[in-house]
Amino acid sequence: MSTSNRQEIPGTLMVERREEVLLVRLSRPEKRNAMNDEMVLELEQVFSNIPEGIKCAVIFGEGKHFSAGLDLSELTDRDVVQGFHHSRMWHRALDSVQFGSVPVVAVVHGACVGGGLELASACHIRVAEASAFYALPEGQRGIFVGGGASVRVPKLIGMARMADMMFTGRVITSEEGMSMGISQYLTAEGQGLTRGIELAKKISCNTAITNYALMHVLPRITDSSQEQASMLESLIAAISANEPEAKGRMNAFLAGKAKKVGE
Ligand code: 1HE
Repeated sequence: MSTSNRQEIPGTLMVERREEVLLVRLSRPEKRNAMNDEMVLELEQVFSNIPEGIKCAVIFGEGKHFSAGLDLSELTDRDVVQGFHHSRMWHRALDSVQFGSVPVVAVVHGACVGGGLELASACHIRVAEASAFYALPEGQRGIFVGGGASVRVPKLIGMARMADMMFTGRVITSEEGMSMGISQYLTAEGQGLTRGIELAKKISCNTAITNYALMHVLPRITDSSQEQASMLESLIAAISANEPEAKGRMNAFLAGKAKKVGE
């Protein structure tokens, strides 16, 4: 790793550029990467200011766990209005991950719980190492999720499974998480980052319009009525097919110069 490409953000994150991929490491291992306000704001800062030339990002955690979620030591005597603003701060930060300028791959291992699962579910693809486990301990702590889990997690696993996690404190293993749809890839321990970077490089080769459509249009389609969704799909289909890069790629296939599916 070249040090010149590294940017240490005091306290909570380590950011490193590796060609067209930005590596973002949650870096509070002594607190199991528990997410304090500083980390949440720094995530927003990083994902709202993706450097020129970066085409994909990978988020991962330092130490034995991806993230223990909200830093509970900061859950002090907030009143209702302060609690509302705190939750909205998380929403802004995680929206900057989901609806930023580049797709984001999360590589998770160990605990991916509470706010940690909220962060992972704001990413576009999740790679899990064998040690990964998922939980929403908010239920047991007497609170409700506040960083977007109720919006994003049911889209991955369904409402009933999310409710079960909160009602009962159920812990989901990496294998269960893979079959439920939390992660899209499962790797051996220690192999997640390599796989995540490999995927990020693949994603970086897509046309900008395809990645934009997947990040910004697909979620709007799934949130719309069938009639509106169909119109959105037609619009983005026509716009993307009209891009010179797309025409070039389709012509290359017809001329036998592009890879077949699966090659
Ligand atoms: C923390 C936190 C934290 C660890 N906030 N300090 N999240 C939770 O309810 C999860 C709480 N954490 C745990 O269940 C465990 O720490 C883990 C299973 C994640 C990891 O266990 P382990 O044995 O590796 O570590 P540890 O010994 O429990 O923790 C090491 C230190 O990190 C210890 O501090 P120390 O000063 O005694 O060394 C812990 O107190 C500290 N630590 N997790 C603060 N979460 C937008 S709303 C989102 C709402 C939520 O996310 S609620 C879920 C909160």
